[in-house]
Amino acid sequence: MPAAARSPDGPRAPLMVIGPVASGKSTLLAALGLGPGGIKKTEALTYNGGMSIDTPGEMLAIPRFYNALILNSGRASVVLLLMDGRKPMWLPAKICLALRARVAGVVTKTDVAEPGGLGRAETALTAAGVDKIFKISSVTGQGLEELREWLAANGCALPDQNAGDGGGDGQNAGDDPDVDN
Ligand SMILES: Nc1nc2c(ncn2[C@@H]2O[C@H](COP(=O)(O)OP(=O)(O)O)[C@@H](O)[C@H]2O)c(=O)[nH]1
Ligand SMILES: [Mg+2]
Repeated sequence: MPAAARSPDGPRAPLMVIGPVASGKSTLLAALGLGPGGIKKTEALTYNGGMSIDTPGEMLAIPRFYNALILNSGRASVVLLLMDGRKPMWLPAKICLALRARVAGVVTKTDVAEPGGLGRAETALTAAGVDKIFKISSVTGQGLEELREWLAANGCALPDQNAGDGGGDGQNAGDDPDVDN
């Protein structure tokens, strides 16, 4: 996208995650090595150093917060729109068209989701306007390699997988995925 369309001031981070509450945003950032891990509940839009922008699911559920998502998306190279493969939910129609970075969809929790749930999650992401969808598990690592490659090709430099704890060890992933945290 043209540089002029980006938000000029303020912090920047290569990757922003948005999605419903408990869809796995903070866990995925940790698994990619771009977030701190061990997060119980993301209370506010959070810049994790220069690494990532984490957002609370409420921002996607309450229209008066869309503004904050849209504005801050201009400070990222890529936005990942997440959807829980176990509990697909409604997303604002064509929300991706308003975001100011390259957007991809991510269906999460493939380790515990049924095929029907994965399909409904894909349908919801497509209705939200994404044209690229990854299916991943932050617990088993399934699908993460493909996602990493795509992120790198789209301006998100990721830390070396073997350099320290990427957080993909299920730190808090043993918790009940139904818990709305
Ligand atoms: N089984 C499984 N659980 C996951 C996965 N990703 C996240 N979770 C769990 O889902 C819950 C919500 O995750 P979290 O990252 O806090 O969601 P957020 O609200 O979108 O940031 C936590 O209990 C996580 O451990 C996954 O890929 N597989
Ligand atoms: Mg979170």
